[in-house]
Amino acid sequence: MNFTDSPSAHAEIAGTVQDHVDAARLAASLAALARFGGRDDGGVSRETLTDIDLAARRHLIEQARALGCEVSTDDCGNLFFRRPGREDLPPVLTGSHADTQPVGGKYDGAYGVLAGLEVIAALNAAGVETRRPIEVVSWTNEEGSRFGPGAMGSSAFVDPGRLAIYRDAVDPAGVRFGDALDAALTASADVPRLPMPRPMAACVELHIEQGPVLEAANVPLGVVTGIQAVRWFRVDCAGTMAHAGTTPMAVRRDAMAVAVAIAQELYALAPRDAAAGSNELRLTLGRWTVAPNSVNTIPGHVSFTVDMRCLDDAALDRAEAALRAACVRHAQASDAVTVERFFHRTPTHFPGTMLDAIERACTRASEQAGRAMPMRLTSGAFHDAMYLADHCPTAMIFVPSKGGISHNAAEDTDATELFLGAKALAYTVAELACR
Ligand code: HGY
Ligand code: MN
Ligand code: MN
Repeated sequence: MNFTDSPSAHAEIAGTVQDHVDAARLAASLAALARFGGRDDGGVSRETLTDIDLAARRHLIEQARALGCEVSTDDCGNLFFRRPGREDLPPVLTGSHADTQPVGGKYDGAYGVLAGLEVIAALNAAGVETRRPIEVVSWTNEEGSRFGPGAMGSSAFVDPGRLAIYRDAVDPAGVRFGDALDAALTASADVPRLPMPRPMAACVELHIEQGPVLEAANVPLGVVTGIQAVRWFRVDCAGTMAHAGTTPMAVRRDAMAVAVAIAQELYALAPRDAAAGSNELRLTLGRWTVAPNSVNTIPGHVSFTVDMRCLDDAALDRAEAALRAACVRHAQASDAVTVERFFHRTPTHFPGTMLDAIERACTRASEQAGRAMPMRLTSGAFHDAMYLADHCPTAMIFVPSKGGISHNAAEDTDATELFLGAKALAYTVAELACR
């Protein structure tokens, strides 16, 4: 296909690539990756840098090489699948992550990586050579469930100084992220390692919404305008182990009683803050550890995590201040209460030029399918795109989640909407790679 440098020519090329996206090929690649950590309940357990994740990474490398891509990695184990362009310019980047929650679904992250590879397949089928290279990335440890914080790979790519701290993160079994990462890098020793960061012309991430908005509006494609802020904390409450039967209530140093009191103050805050007319404050106390975790011993140590989100950062400032004040107040009844913040990301807003490019792509795909026009929305979940937004013009495309469910084995999206999302991605990436 001849290359001419006009927006209308770019649009024509993008339309051709969009029309070469293949639904069956995409569905087959999604099903193949879902087998790595596949569960009887239809979900996927593929936490970052586990043996299952390493096997899935190897599968993706083989899939990419079969499409003619050059494969590279970096010091954080991110995998890049590159389709060369006419000129060796900074590439257009797409992709997402392949790690999952402990009980995750088939599409969170995996869909963005595999739709990116489907775009490569569509470009090959269309015989299109783009001006710029295109790279599909699979970021390391987006979920942050095994090793905190989340989005380690993308944030380290953008600011490599973060990696030294990440390497000392430990999982609940005491495994260091750095040791698991070195094992992964050894397993992919055949893959050239490139520096972090590298210049990128633009970044487009396709993802399931993981919430109820698009489904409620019966709109198949979302143009994501931004991502709400997120903060993660670990609260540690120390008490004194003692006998459950012989120890009078008045003399106990019960670490669980202190932890529950702090948690109740936090839960009481969330509705009040929502009532204040601000964006909803979302609070999750997802991981609890209790020692010695015995039915008849007063807990000597209780730790729990706090995940707080809001589009309004000032609401998170208030919530963090309330958490810290509650920890100080309840420390009197314990031996000690400490709170550590280990993840902090302010709200992300994507640039209008990227939103317009994505809107054109979504509109063409939706018109062809006779579906409703795309709508703009913000993301409740965080994504690697929040860090890439610090590095290059970035934005996201969403498809609906059935029942708004995600981080759950029941996570699901209609196959025709997965197909539409991949078509919108193909158009966007191809058009940007012509510029
Ligand atoms: O937690 C998140 O928002 C992302 O899905 N890991
Ligand atoms: Mn995700
Ligand atoms: Mn997730």
